[in-house]
Amino acid sequence: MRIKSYYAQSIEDAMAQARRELGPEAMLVNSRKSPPEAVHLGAYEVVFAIDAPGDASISPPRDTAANSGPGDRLSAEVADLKKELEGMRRVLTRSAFGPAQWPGASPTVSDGYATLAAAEVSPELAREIVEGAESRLGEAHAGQSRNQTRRDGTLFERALVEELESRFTAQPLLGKGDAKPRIVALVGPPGSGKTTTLVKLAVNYGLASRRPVLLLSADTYRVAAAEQLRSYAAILGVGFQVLETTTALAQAIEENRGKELIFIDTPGLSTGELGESGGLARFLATRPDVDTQLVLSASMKSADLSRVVDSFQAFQPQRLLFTKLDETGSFGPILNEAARTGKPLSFFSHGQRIPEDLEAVTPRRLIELILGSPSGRSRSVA
Ligand SMILES: Nc1nc2c(ncn2[C@@H]2O[C@H](COP(=O)(O)OP(=O)(O)OP(=O)(O)O)[C@@H](O)[C@H]2O)c(=O)[nH]1
Ligand SMILES: [Mg+2]
Repeated sequence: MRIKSYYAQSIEDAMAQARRELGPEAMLVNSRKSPPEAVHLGAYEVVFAIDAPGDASISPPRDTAANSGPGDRLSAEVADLKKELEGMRRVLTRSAFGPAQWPGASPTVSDGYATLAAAEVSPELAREIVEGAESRLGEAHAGQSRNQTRRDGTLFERALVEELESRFTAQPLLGKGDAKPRIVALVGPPGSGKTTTLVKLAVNYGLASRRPVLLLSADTYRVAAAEQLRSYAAILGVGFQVLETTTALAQAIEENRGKELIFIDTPGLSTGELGESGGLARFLATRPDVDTQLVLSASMKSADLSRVVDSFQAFQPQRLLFTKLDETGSFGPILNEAARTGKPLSFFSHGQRIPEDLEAVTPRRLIELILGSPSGRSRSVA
């Protein structure tokens, strides 16, 4: 089977062109607005499949011009192969997420769903979002025919963005309410990036604006852990203490009321170890002035993320802070978790560099990561 796309200013023109060239046997597999990278070829794309056994792409091209070298032939073959694969991918995506499973969905709608699903937004949430976007569009264009508005990809995309925006909140904040000093504790599973993120925050929100900062470590599980933070504190020239008990932690906070920002580092706790941290969890959950943020790796699978978030509920974290965005290409799990828990997203960490690789979350940023930014930088965060 060969897949071929035709582009024109209207679907009818593209169809006519395809029929002229391929004849009546060719099968229409899709029609849609052209993707951004192909709009210069025409506003609409129709994709046809034709049975052409002799066309198996691995065999050498039969009509290669006599003067073209092996390099040209090879690149032509590779280009053919790529085209064919791209066509297959589209057909498969469409059959997995498209009208067969979702009768009546327009190409625009199933494309929207396919994009969310490809970003690993959970199937239920993706469906709710796409349906929500459709009804927004319906309300905004009550006078127009539904097919007309559905077909307009730009309007649909705007509705999709609005719908995505309504599913989570961004709160790049430190501290609880107006409490002074602002106290932030980072909790989370082992190796999620708590200590390095804490240092990034201390530099960007403390030192950079000359706010007096104190770093506290409640990580007494491993000697090396507190030493890691002690070294950072020495380099930054800020106060540092290791506290063995919650009573000592409370006292350290009391003695440092003059500071503007206090960061508390905590031990990485696996699900099995969480029981042993009851004292710390109770302390952080009940202090009215401590903002506890749960630090999670964005490269975790959605189901594992949910399990971890649920197991840290004893700490009653206020916000979710995602790290390691540079280690994944699928950002749906961040949205899944924010939508499921209703907890705001605070900061994203996207690399190991201190203090650069940290950003305040904005709704636009997460939506761009999920839908892909117009310039094609979609899957990169660095
Ligand atoms: N690629 C990447 N690596 C990161 C990021 N954040 C942290 N890391 C790395 O992950 C490793 C663990 O980081 P830590 O900050 O020590 O993690 P932690 O949560 O404090 O670890 P424990 O205290 O052992 O639980 C280090 O090698 C960091 O450099 C990130 O956003 N991207
Ligand atoms: Mg640590």
